[in-house]
Amino acid sequence: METRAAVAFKAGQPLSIETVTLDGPRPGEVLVEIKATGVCHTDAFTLSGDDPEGAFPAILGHEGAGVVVEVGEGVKSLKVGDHVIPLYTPECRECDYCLHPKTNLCQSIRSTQGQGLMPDGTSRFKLNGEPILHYMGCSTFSNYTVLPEIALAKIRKDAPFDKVCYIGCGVTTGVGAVAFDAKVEPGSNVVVFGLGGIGLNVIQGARMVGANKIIGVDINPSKVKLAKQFGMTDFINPKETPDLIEAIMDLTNGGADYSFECIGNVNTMRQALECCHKGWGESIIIGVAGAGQEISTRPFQLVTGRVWRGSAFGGARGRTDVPKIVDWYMDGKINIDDLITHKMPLDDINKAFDLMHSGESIRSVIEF
Ligand code: NAD
Ligand code: AHE
Ligand code: ZN
Repeated sequence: METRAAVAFKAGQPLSIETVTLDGPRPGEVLVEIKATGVCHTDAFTLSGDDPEGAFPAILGHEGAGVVVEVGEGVKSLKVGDHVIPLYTPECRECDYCLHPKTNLCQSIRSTQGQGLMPDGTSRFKLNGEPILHYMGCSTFSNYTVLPEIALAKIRKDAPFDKVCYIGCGVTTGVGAVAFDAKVEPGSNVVVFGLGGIGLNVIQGARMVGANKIIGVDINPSKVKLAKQFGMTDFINPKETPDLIEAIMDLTNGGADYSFECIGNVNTMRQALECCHKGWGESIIIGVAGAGQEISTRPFQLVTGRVWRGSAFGGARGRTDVPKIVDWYMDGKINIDDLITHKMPLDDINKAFDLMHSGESIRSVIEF
């Protein structure tokens, strides 16, 4: 079939809207009509050329929601008409990782996914006869896309696509990092570095689990209003604060119980660790840093009890947890609507990247 898609031909260049060909689903695969997709900072990161796994030409996008149009041979858990959210972290429920209680990082198709290919090592997309790569196993910047069955969460049919697409990455990453990975206890003091599409979800996750202080750190003060609405109790602008760590220590009576880095900057990752409380504070890295970047700190920071860890897709096991997070939204436990600041058609997708880079948007959603 043919489908309209935004193609990334080269790093650093705007996306180009093309009509590409898409082969049907092979055994174990599913054809999905994408109804809506968010634009995440990670799409911009890969497009910038900073992603060591970034390969071109590719169809980016990993934060979508849509409807099953066709299922390949052997697909049992999904049928035509089901509503789904694509999962860049699949859940096969069989690999060593899925069977291990401490991780959500299913590895059953990770190597081909990282190369922009389907599990059989080929691409379903072509333009002028030449293959176009998939991205994060999802390629939601295409009106139609093919995914493995294990990379689709079946969701309830009354959930609006233009909102729950954000659960495909940002919402789950932020709320899940708090609830599933850090397991923040009620009464904890939490510091959130970066008040964008991820950080604001960390804030609402922290409020949901009953955190005490929720301190936001951002160089863009225009984020304060929404952050307060989502549960931020205190704000620090590092540009106006001579000693950021000291300011956090003062506000938290000795340091954060938990800090979350939601920027992707190795300097703020260090600050996020070092603002944690001696003896028990945990810092969770969510932000993605570019090729060649490395983190550092004095080992004494860890010797004296601080914990440095990371979180991918909020620790969520997609097929199991994503439908639950959709319920949280439908039951009013989490707010997605107010984080979607912009909506546009696929033709205007490059505006979504501009709005992100200028700091004007939290989430832009493309509706097909
Ligand atoms: P965003 O652009 O919406 O937000 C980033 C925020 O950081 C902005 O508010 C910006 O003003 C602020 N900021 C930038 N530099 C700063 C600095 N030096 N000090 C303080 N604040 C600063 O991005 P996002 O969509 O929220 O994504 C955040 C990061 O999370 C990105 O690196 C993204 O790739 C990553 N991410 C990781 C996962 C995961 O599973 N680990 C999932 C999604 C996104
Ligand atoms: N490809 C990059 C790393 C990118 C990365 O860390 N991705 C996150 C999700 S970001 C979603 O917006 C992730 O889940 N990582 C785990 C994984 O297996 O990719 C690199 O550095 O090579
Ligand atoms: Zn993302």
